Amino acid sequence: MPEGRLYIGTRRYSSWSLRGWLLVRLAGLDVEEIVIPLAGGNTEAIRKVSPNGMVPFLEHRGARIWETTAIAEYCAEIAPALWPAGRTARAHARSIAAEMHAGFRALRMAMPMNLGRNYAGLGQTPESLADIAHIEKLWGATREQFGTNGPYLFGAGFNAADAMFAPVVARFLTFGVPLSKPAQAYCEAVRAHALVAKWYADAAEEPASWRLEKYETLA
Ligand SMILES: N[C@@H](CCC(=O)N[C@@H](CS)C(=O)NCC(=O)O)C(=O)O
Repeated sequence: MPEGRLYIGTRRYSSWSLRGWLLVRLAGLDVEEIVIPLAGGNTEAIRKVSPNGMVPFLEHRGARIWETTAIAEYCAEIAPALWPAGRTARAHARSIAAEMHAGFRALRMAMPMNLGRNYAGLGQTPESLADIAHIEKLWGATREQFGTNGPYLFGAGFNAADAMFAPVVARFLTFGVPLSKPAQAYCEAVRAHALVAKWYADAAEEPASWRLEKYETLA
């Protein structure tokens, strides 16, 4: 019997759902997944169940958790390895995860997540390119300081910081963003992670009727 529910949106588009789902799965929570097709904003079925009208929303053993950073912290209480063990590394991981949660708006607007399309070359505005340059610097500095023993931001283990950046990787792949070799290698490692691969596979199975014109016809 599952111990709760994780509400997510259309996997093809919902970048925050991907983060929440990765966190919940990495923590090994036994929850039922409820997928609510996104209506492109203000989805009524989501508003009915979720306190902030958004997904992801987690109900687990009586706790109700919304906002992805809160889900990350909740999951990390259960699975502490979601954050690095060392104090300074953990502080850094939390900082870059928080920066992701609060920022990179230009990138998110110019390059919406769509796991089923090839938008190579689109979405490259001066503002989105500035976000991308900053993210590449952040990844590079993080890996250099904390991640030299493996392919992820903090080395061998895919952790909460990687979960926060996984949809950025998805955007870089969809939009064929030109990246430095190390950033490209990081993207490939994230894409190849078993959970990310499963999310892509499940997204590919979603009904075509869930597709939204505004995300399928970028000029
Ligand atoms: N700040 C929220 C953002 C969540 C968010 O924007 N979710 C989108 C889907 S990716 C959503 O639920 N949108 C409502 C809708 O499309 O109806 C979080 O961190 O969880």
